[in-house]
Amino acid sequence: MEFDPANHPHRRFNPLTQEWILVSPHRTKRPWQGKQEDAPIDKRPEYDPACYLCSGNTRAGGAVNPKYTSTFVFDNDFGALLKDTPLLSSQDSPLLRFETQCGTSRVICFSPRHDLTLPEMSVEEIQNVVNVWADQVVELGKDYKWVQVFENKGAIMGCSNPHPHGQIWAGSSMPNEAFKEEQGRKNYFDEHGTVLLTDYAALETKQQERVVAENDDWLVVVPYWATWPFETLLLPRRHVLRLPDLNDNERKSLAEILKLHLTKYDNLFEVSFPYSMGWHGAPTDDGDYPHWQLHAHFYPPLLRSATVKKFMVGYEMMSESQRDITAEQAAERLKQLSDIHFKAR
Ligand code: H2U
Ligand code: ZN
Repeated sequence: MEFDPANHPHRRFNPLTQEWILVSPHRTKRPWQGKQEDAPIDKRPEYDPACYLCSGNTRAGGAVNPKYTSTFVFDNDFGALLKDTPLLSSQDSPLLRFETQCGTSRVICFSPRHDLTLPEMSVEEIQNVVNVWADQVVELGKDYKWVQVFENKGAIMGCSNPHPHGQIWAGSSMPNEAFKEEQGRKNYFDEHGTVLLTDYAALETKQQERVVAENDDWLVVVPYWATWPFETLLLPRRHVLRLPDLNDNERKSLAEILKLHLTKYDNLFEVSFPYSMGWHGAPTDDGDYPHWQLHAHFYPPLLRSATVKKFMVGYEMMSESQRDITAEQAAERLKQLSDIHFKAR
C-alpha cells in the first residue's frame, strides 16, 4: 500500500528540535462538544486613559510613558530577569542543580494607537517595529548571549493588555528552545555541510505545497513538522544570522510579508488572531554560528473557529505532540485567504 499523508496516521520529524510529532489526519471529522472560548470583544478606542501602555499614561509601577508617537521601549516594571544577579551555580547534587540567570526584560509598544494590531498598521509603521527589534538585538546582544524578541497576542495567549506590544527578554544563557535548535542545526551542518533552514526554504519554494505567502526576500510556510494547527515559520531566502543583519530593503519586505501574513491569520476566523510569535537569530556571544539562520515562529492556539482552541494536553503532555489537520491542509486554507483585512472590507 502507498503512504497517503492525508489519511494514514504518521509521525513527522522536526529537525530543529529533534522531536517527533504525531499526525492523525483521519480524525478531522470527529465531533466537538468541548470548551468554547468566549469570542473576544474587539472594539477599542484609539486612546484608553486606563491603559498602562498608551502614550503619556502612568504605568502600574508609577513611571510615566512619554508622549510617544511611533514605537516606545521600556524596562519591564515586573521583569522576570534582573541585571545585577550574581553569577552562581551548583552541581553538588545531580538532582538539585541550579545556575543563576542575569538578564533584562523590556516591553515594546508597537504604536501609540490603542486600537490597532500589527496587520492593521501601515508597512512603514511595521518597518519601524522591525527596526526597533533589530536595534534591541544590537544593544542587548552586547551584554547577553540570548536576546528573545517575542509577542503574545490575545487574552487566550495570556496577553495582559490589548494595546499592540511585544517583549524582549535577554539573558546570559541559552534557553531550552534555542539550545535544542542549536543542536539540530549543528547536527545538520556537520552531516550535510549546508544550513538547515536555507536548504528547507529552497525545498519549500520548489514544492509550494506548504507555502502560505512569499516575496523576493521572505517565505512563510506551515512547516512540515508543525504541531499547532496553523503554526507557521517565517524564513529569509538569503543566509542571514540575526535581525540587525537585514538591509533596508529586507526590512521593508519583511514589514510587507508580516502585514500580509497577519492579515491572512485575522481573516481565517474573522477575529484578531491570537498567537505567540518570536524571533530566533544566532546567539549574540562571540561564538561561530555558520549553521544558524534567522527565522520567526508563529504558534497560534486556534483550531476550528474564533473560540475553539487546540489543547496540548493528555497525549501531548505524556507522550508527544499530535495534530489532526495536516500541515498541507492548513497551508492550503491560509493560502486561499484574502490579503485584504476583514475589518477593511
Ligand atoms: P504581556 O501582555 O505579553 O504579558 O506583556 C506585558 C508586560 O508588560 C508584562 O510582562 C509589563 C508586564 O510585566 N507591564 C509593565 O512593565 N508595566 C505596566 O505598567 C504594565 C505591564
Ligand atoms: Zn493603550
